Amino acid sequence: MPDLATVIQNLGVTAGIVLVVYLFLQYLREIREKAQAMSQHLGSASLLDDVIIQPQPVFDVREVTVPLSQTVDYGVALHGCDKLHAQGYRGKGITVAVVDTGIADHPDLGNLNRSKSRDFSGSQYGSQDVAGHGSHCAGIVSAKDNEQGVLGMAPECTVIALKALSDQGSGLDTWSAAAQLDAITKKVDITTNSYGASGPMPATSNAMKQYIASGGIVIAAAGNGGPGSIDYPGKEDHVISVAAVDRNKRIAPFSSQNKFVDVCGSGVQVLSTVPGGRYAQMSGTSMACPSVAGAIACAFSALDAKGVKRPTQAEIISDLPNYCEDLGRDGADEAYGWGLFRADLMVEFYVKKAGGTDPKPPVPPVGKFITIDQLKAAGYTGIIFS
Ligand SMILES: [Ca+2]
Ligand SMILES: [Ca+2]
Repeated sequence: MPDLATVIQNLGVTAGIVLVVYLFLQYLREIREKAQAMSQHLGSASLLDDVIIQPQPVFDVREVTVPLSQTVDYGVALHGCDKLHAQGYRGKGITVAVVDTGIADHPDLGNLNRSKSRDFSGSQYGSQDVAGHGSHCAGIVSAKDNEQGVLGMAPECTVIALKALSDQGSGLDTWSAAAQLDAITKKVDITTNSYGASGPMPATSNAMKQYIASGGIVIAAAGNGGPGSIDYPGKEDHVISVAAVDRNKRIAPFSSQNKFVDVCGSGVQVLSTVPGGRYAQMSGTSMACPSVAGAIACAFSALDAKGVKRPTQAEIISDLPNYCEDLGRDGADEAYGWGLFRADLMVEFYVKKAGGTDPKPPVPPVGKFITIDQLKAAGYTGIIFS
């Protein structure tokens, strides 16, 4: 077969240019077709139109040797979860999906449901985490109360890994979109999303809307670009966008500040789980986001136990001024949003809204002969005279 240069020489310059353009267009068409085939199962038009997403960067990463006893990091009390834990509300019955780099097996992440977890990045490790970002977020949500390591905001909730960021750390808009759609079929209650892009993420935005319409709650990191910076999906009105504060409730210098910030959460030097059964301290709105997601899981379990209807995403957003701890300037501001998210105040607010100042105590069964066991079985926890 003659080479391209000989063919062009024989055909003349004009015909040669036409041939080269034709071959180039053919080449583009082939790439496009391959990309379409690859992305078809993810529901996107074409990989060529896809948006690259990145985990929100973390700062100040330090591996930490934890004492043999359990460390309760400052975020648990900051969000009022300690009060709910003391009342026995610890996230039971709530499922949180960590849309991130996967989740590693870890002795402190005993509530991870591996069979429901899924990888969208094509990783050779499946939903396991080798990057560390996702495991750290998972521990903030759900690290077990087991006298070792750390304590999550909702230590009895279930977490699943929906891996939309690759082992190298980056992902695609269609992968995080597929994760939200998967969350619908798996009846996930809350997705925590510590990643973003500087421009719109159309597939994820659309999928998040569908997930929210199905009853899901979407929490996203506000971003780490400091004052004036804006990140997607945090910018979207339907998303709860979380800024980062330190243990003294001061805004972190890296935390994105803009009118789309809704709330803030613990996000500076947060201690949590990383692969290899280890622990590390990290800073970023990546950490503040699962802090709030876990705190909401904890509050939801309390509302379930009290028989109070859980709020929808839209209700949470519109009611934030009622149960956030206002910080910084009076009222909503670009650094803190409505303020620090408080799980205990959220429960109090929705219990009151449901028409009771407190749930009614269980009524003891009535009968001629009532045994103590019958009273206990009925949930009666008052003083029992035997
Ligand atoms: Ca623990
Ligand atoms: Ca404020």
